[in-house]
Amino acid sequence: MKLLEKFKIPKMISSNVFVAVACPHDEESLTTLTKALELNIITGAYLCGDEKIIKKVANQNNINLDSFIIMHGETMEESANNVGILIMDDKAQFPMKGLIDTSVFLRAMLKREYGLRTGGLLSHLMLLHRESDDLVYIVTDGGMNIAPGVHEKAEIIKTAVELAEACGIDNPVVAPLTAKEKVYDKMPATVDADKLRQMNVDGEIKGCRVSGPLQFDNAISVESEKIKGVKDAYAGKANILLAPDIESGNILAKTMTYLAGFIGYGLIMGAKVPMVVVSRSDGEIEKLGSLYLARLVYEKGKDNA
Ligand code: COD
Repeated sequence: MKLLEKFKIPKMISSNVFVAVACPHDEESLTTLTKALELNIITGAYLCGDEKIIKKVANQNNINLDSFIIMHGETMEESANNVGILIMDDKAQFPMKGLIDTSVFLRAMLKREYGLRTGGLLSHLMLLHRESDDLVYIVTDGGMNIAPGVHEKAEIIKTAVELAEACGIDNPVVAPLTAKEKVYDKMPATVDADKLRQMNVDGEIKGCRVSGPLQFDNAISVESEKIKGVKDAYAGKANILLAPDIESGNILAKTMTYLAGFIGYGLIMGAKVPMVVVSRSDGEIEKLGSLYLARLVYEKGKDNA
């Protein structure tokens, strides 16, 4: 897999890395975990879900479950809670979402007793990679924060910078996406983008260069920026695309994967450990790459501790 060659885990610090998966009720989740074991991305997995369904899917697809531990849950909620308990008890190192509604999974992960929350804002990030020209973008947040305000957006940027750094992208350019290059009070995203840029200038948002307000074309295309005469030092150079809200982030990432040849890898970060949060319709490549990315971020976190 190309992603493994591109972002190498610098140092495998942890000897025991178990993932706890909520509702691995589909073939792709089970084959992904089998491959992840073979590739040493994980050392084990807890399958938290309906035991009958898991065994049936495995039988139908000739998947050997001997290396996994099944933890039966009657409902999606119970299965997600079992994931939280395994993390709380330090039996599993990071959670993964299987065939379960994102909100149900996240609601369980947010329960204080499981200790995943550390006081900061959790946010969803998609790392998008196109193998044909090796282009990489981080799109955030199309999966967790529904309508973030400016301070939440600042937190989301900080988390995206952490992911960029974990992938070896230092001092990334952040583009808070809008529908206009100028501040326009009827478009709150332009007002927020300008505030975020100023917060970066003032040193409140560190480790990156915040541009904006910028439209998508001017954020990623130097040609477009030249034609339009946009006066923004970082126009056309974005690494991180900050969406104004969950819908635009979700639509942007899915457009890139379905229409522009990108492969998307999804994580929730900002908690004690990264969480693998991929779409239910994602295949093995996306799920395996997301697990790999979680391991990379997990090891970086250990490295910095
Ligand atoms: N980071 C840290 N704490 C949070 C966050 C966050 N991003 N969101 C909520 N919390 C805390 C709150 O402070 C509160 O203490 C507790 O969690 C509950 O928060 P509520 O009341 O907002 O909880 P919910 O259950 O109504 O909403 C939380 C969700 C994450 C479930 C909700 O925001 C949601 O459904 N997000 C969208 C998920 C989704 O469907 N994505 C689809 C695309 S894949």
